[in-house]
Amino acid sequence: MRQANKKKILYCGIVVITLIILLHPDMNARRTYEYIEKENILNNLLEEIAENFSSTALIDCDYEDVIHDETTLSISLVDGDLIEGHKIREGGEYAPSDCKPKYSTAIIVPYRDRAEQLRGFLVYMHTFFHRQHIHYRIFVIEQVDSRPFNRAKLLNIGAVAAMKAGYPCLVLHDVDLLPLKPANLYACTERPRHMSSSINKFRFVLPYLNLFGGAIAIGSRQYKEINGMSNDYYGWGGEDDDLYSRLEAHNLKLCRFEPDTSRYHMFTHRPERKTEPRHKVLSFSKDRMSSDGLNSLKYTEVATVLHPLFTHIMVDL
Ligand code: NGS
Repeated sequence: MRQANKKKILYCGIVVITLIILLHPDMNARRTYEYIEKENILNNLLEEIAENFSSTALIDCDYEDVIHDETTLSISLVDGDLIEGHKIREGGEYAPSDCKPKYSTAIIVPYRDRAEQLRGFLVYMHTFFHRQHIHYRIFVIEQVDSRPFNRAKLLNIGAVAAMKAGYPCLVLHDVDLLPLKPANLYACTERPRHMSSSINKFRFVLPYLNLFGGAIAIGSRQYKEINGMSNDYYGWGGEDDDLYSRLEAHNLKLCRFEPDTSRYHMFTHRPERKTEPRHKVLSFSKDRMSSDGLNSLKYTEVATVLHPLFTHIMVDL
């Protein structure tokens, strides 16, 4: 009897220890992918500022400190207020005043029907950016019609608006994702970058190597070169895989930062209904890319409003 109890305890102990090891985030972070080492990040960035932006600051901003910032931000910031004295211009644009930024980034967020999440996202992101010394502006592109959500088409519309405003770097960003590490600099790398490679939802493991969704950074010139994203993906899924195949066809290899820097928190929400036609559309990805994208983008702009924290573009697709 005693012997049997001992066996039970031993067995439970082994199970518990195995679970702790398997579920520990650091364990998963070690199952990794190729990435740009920290000390090489600055050399890999595209140093370019928006065409019509100028700074009166006398010294250049320093990004060494940003890259080596060890802080992890708390997601409870979504419930808080903005830092006092953080002078965001109407339309959600900001640039540091005490140094000359080297990077101008447009953050483009496709959106519908998640007001609470958007509020939290905006407060969080502006607080996050305050530590990065970049020039940026947040564009929220809202689909106002009732057709299924078309994430990629909304991103194309945002990219056109951002390029018109002279931004050389586009960050295409889901509203349910929050970057946890201020070291994850929101500037473009020479190669398109998958930024959200370490998400809590996937226990900080990259689900597959070619994943290019969530939050990505791509130079405006490269986005034009690949004709943007496809306009044909209505409903959930596939449009990011399609984007990946466009990069592949243009010999543009993606890059990433290390898993720890690339940590994101994803808000939980009801899973979206997956649409079946996505597989079919995806199978013709390479045939369509030259005729489906920025060069075939058609929509009606219903209104554009400059809010204190973002530029709100409402569109009927
Ligand atoms: C793939 C989808 C992608 C999606 C990825 C991760 O299966 O669009 O899962 O999704 N591809 C297809 O459906 C063809 S996630 O779990 O992050 O919502 O991005």
